[in-house]
Amino acid sequence: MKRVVVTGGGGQIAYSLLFKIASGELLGSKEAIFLSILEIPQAVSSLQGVVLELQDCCFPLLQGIRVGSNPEEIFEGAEIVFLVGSKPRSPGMERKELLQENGKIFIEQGKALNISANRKEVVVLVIGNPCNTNCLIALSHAPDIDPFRFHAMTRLDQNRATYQLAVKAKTKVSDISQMTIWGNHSSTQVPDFHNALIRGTRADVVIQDKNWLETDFIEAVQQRGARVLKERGKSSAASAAQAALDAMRALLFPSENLFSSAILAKDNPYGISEDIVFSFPLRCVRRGKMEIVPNLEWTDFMKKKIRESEKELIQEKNEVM
Ligand code: NAX
Repeated sequence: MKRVVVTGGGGQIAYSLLFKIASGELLGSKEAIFLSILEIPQAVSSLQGVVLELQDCCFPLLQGIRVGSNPEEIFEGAEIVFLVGSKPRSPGMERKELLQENGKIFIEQGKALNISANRKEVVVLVIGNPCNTNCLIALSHAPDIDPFRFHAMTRLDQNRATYQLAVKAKTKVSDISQMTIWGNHSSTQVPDFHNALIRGTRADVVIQDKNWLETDFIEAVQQRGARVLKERGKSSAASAAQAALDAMRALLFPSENLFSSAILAKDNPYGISEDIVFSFPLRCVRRGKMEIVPNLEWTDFMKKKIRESEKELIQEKNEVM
């Protein structure tokens, strides 16, 4: 039985994610699951309603549910962890303030993971924003866990970019591969149109429109979240939950496929500053063990943008450390 933890269980991403996990979409139709869900004390009672719904789904794989506000208790024996819960940015709040507010959450949760999680097995995916730097904070406070077991989610950006390329090339999303993201999960992220493939051919060879690739495409990916917010009146939730599921499956099941995820940049082959959590093209070598894919080419345009994203992450790190 796998022990899966979701934090921010009363929030909108969790409302989609918890049901996907319990139904078997994460680990397949044979692996039994024990779900532990963390919330702040004020939200635990509304989370109880979600628990009732999970029970009423009669998921055959779901062996038990535990709910609470104490991270050390909820992370007990954790093998798969989705750190979704964090404070949203309130009106007028500066990014620096958000970083500091959420930083406290990830200090506490990093420490609790270090004490309670299954340290040899655990894989942690940070979704709560600003996810790269939150992830850096969490792994810095879990010294007994291999830091490479911590990831920050850039999979939603990858999925959004895949869709944009498919539409432009008038093809199916399944024809797109190697679509990855470099850098920060922020407006400085760099969707890699140079190494992405459309039916096995480089995207910038198939789409011979440099201007579209360097401006409209990148902006469409960067601004997609803002568009969802404008149209729906709420931020992305179901697509974020799906991305979290895709991301975790990529981290758990070895494959030749490339995907993006932000990871501690230590010993990376691209000369990125080593003490930040940076999104790279990765490959899963074995459960929880990733390789940063080496020797990918950057265009001059990408090089400049990737350095800007790196600079932003160094600045975020300096603000919280
Ligand atoms: P919600 O505000 O709906 O839910 C967040 C939940 O977290 C709330 O129920 C809150 O009570 C809980 N929470 C706050 N502090 C907590 C703590 N210390 N321990 C446990 N739970 C705590 O937000 P939702 O839409 O679910 O988004 C969650 C996070 O995902 C946000 O930070 C959001 O910015 C981030 N996102 C990240 C994405 C990514 O691609 N990395 C995309 C989607 C999303 O924007």
